[in-house]
Amino acid sequence: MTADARERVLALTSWHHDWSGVRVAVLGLGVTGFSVADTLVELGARVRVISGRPDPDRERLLDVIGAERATLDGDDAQLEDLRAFNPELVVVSPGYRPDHPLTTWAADRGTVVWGDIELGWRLRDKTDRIADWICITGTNGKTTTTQLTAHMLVAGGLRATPAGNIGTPILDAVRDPEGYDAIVVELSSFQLERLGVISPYASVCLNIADDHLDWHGGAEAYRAAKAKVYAGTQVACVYNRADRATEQMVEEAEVVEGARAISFGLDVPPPSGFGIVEGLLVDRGFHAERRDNAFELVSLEELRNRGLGAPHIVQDILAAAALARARGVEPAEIAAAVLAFTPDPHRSEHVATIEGVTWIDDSKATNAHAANASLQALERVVWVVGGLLKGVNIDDLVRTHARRLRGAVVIGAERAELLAALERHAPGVPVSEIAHADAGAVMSAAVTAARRIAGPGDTVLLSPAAASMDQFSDYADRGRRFQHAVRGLGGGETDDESADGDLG
Ligand code: UMA
Repeated sequence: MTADARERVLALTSWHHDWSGVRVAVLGLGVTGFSVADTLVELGARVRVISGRPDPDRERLLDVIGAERATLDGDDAQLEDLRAFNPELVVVSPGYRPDHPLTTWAADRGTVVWGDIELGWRLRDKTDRIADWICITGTNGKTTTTQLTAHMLVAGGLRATPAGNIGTPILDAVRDPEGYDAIVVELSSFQLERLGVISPYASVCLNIADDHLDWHGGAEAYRAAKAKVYAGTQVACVYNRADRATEQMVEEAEVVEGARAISFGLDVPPPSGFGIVEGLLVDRGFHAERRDNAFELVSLEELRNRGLGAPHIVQDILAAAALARARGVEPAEIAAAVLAFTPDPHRSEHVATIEGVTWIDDSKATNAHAANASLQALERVVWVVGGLLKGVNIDDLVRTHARRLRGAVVIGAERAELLAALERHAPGVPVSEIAHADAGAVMSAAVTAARRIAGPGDTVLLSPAAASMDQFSDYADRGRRFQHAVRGLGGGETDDESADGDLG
């Protein structure tokens, strides 16, 4: 890789620059890899997608658009292919670990390595309407806050969309033919880790707790990745008053001159804060006379009536409101957007009440921090827990909630740690171990076991505190299978199943 070739790639900072003939290797053929390949082929680059997992549909599409491809088992074969292709630029899907042999090889020889977010930032000027980016990260609440913020911006009359880790790759938003006024970008720690310096209009890290430690190689690296969300912020760095680490990230961030720090929290807000006063969510951040005045947004009672009263949802609403107010949305428009909002399924979703037992699907809780939020809202719980723990110690979570447990049902590939933690911190609590590995069998066995333990007044809570990929295709699949098994019990009031897909 010559220094000239490297400089040429690094100078590509616009959709309208000359990308023709640049040799780009795209690593991974999931939603991200495909969007990257499709974009760069359109720009005239020579694109080769290297992936470890066959995906016949996307592979066919690559053939149609004219990208090269190699689906190869094992890192050695992929590395060989990458070497032979001799790329000038490598664009990596988020799931590749930072120390992956392919990216390490590329970086060592001086090849430019970007994630899709970096590429999206460079290409954001496709249309004359160049979107402001509002960037959202945090261990939990990212997706809800991203959706809420986008709703609020739309209610404020802006053309806005959510994108990023939420599931729509950033490049799909960037390539929209009409362009957007604002893109609300949900960023995972994986995406942030690979990101150079961008300049969001407003940004937030909602909270931080241990997660994905195996991928990042430790808690420090995970925190450092999350802190990058604030770099280069233009107008508002929003942080969580109850989570000092997020405030520290803002203090340490290099931002654009004049950018303000705006806090959110469930307490009475200081000036420059969003919070709660006498049952009302209020904005003291953007009022001209914020020493003595605040804008009223919406009442807690209204939120409770809409099923949005749980503390972690109220926090997400306050954070989203701060971001939307930073972009000029009026308080009344924010209230209208919130009251029309419905959270996604599998987030503390009520499934059924059968013979006095309440069944809740919180499959979205893929880490201990999220499971903590749903456990603490309940008193007597039969806890369905387990999956991939991602290198995070589970002891604290089990210790904190041991007194609530009527029983536990342990699923997933990494059961030993959980079983040991339950024995240490919840001795005497009945525990059922589900040794099945097949997705179809796991949930019906888990639900049968939970039913045996639970009595009237108890809640069976699926809140795994773990990722799902050891046994399910994703958290939604895990949640759907749980709901399906619960509905199979019959004999009670169950909620509507219409949103469910085919379980196969
Ligand atoms: N692959 C390899 N080797 C690896 C890793 C991946 O060969 O070491 C290949 C696979 O064979 C597959 C492809 O890469 O072909 C998949 O790439 P990917 O895992 O990066 O997944 P995408 O489909 O591109 O989806 C990614 C995000 N996935 C991850 O970060 C793991 C999606 O977030 C995101 O919605 C999407 O980009 C659009 O931005 C999902 C997620 O689980 C929902 N995120 C984590 C979370 O929220 O906790 C971070």
